[in-house]
Amino acid sequence: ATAAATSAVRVNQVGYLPEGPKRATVVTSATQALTWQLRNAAGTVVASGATVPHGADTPSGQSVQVADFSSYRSTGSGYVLAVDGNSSVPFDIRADLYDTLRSDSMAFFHHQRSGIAIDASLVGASYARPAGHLGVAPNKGDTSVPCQATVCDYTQDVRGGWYDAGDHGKYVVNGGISTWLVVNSFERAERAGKGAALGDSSLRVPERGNGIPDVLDEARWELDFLMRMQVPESKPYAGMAFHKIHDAAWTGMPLRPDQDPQPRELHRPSTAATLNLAAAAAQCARVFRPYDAAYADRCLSAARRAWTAAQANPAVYAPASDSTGGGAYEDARVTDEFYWAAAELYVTTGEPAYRDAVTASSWHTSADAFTPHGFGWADTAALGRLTLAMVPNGLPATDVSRVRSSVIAAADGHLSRMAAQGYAVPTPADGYFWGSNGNIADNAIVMAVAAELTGDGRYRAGALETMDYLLGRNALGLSYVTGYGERSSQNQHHRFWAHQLDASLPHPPAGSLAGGPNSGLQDPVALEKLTGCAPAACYVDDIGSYSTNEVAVNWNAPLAWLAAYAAERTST
Ligand code: 9MR
Repeated sequence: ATAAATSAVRVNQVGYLPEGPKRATVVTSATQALTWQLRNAAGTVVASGATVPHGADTPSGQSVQVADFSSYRSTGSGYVLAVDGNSSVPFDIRADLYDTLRSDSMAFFHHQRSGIAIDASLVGASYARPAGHLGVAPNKGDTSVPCQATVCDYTQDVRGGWYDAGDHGKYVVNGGISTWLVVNSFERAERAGKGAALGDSSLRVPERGNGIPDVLDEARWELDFLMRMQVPESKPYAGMAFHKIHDAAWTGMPLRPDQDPQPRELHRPSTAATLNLAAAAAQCARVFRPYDAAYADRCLSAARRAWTAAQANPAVYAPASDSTGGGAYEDARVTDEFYWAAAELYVTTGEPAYRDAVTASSWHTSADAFTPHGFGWADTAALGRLTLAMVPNGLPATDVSRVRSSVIAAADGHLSRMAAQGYAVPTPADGYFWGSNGNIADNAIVMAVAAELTGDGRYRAGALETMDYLLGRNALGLSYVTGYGERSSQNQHHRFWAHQLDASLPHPPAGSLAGGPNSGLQDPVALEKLTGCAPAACYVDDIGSYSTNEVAVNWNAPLAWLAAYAAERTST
């Protein structure tokens, strides 16, 4: 629970890997080095040393020092780090530290499924709920959803998929990048020879035991939805993807999905959504191939049609103004989506037309594909680069090596920003915007990929230290992942996991990541409670603070990616 006071000694509250980095941040006005002591569960001092004064830390607005106990490698639980009369919360040192987070953070997607009952036998009684949005009253969707007036005159079956976040909207651009991350986590693990950890019967999903890796079963739930969002061949804009489907008006809280009475609306196709579908479906075709060739074929055909439709309609932009009843997910620059989709289609098919689209794109050589602020639903060039860097493909060796160098350079940038900060966060002081935890986790993925490309342990350490940030080594001394750590986020903005509003409803399930600090203060609760906050402290664990404390598929996806990576027993 969050009631406990914040200790001045900020650690990863879950703990540390025996072979991994072990650093903590101490909030103190002292300017001289202090002594740190690591105590085991019996209270015995097992290691000690001197902190390194850091001074003022801009993002947190705090004066801090750093304790480094990385050289201590003995396993156990109940360790405490003590500095200057202050003790951290207890934590573990163990090799299986991330095993449960690996499955819990991935289970988030199953919990978010639309169009299927969430069964108590898989999730426990308090998280079970009836299927949402299958056209059963009072639901008005999603089996036969009309387009918004003036866009089209037909209805479409767009059932299924994942709810985006705390709302009941389903947005192709955000769903696509999240699916890509989920599938990429498996593609990476498989290449590292560790795919079994995400394999069949590794997760509590209804499809377990079907011979297909569970992580792909989960991704398929969303991929099926994304393909249902494709405009039929006989209609105008054939092959494009509708940008989104959500309620006509914002609903109140709490509200279980099956009880949503609002009319549902399909919003007009967009080029960004179409290319997002092309990219995710092309990746699907590649990764599903060994497990289900027929499904891979279906994905590839959807991806090709989407690509062709986007080329024919290259500038249909989703407007920022379209935010009644659902988020806008606006995007008026889609060159990066073209690049990403081309990269996925090329790596999957090897066809020259897609190769040419990759090499002709300005994003192929741009220095801006990776930025300190991470990638996201509007910035997808990095995803294309990651695929081209990680998956063997037919680009000339010089091209591949330049792409790989760009990943490594980006990772170097993250490492140097971390080194300059008291809390070692891979984002700059101006990186605390809506969903900062998602971008921070994305940047950790870039470091993890650099580790895989180079075998250089500094990059793995950077990715693991990012987990430290998310799990409590931060300005608030709070783990942003529900159920992980002594003090963790419990009241994320969600219409069903709304315990704060109705004690008969559950808290978010373990493994749910909060959006995180957002200095924009873009909701009434944040404005009321956080005015004057330092950027990295602009967070409140209140269900009303949707701009700092929502959950979302595009934030849990990088968490799940990282947890799977951190759970692997490897030193680089
Ligand atoms: O994550 C989105 C963030 O980048 C935007 O700034 C914000 C405002 O448009 O919207 C966020 O996405 C929300 C979406 O619009 C609706 N579902 C919940 C999403 C997470 O808060």
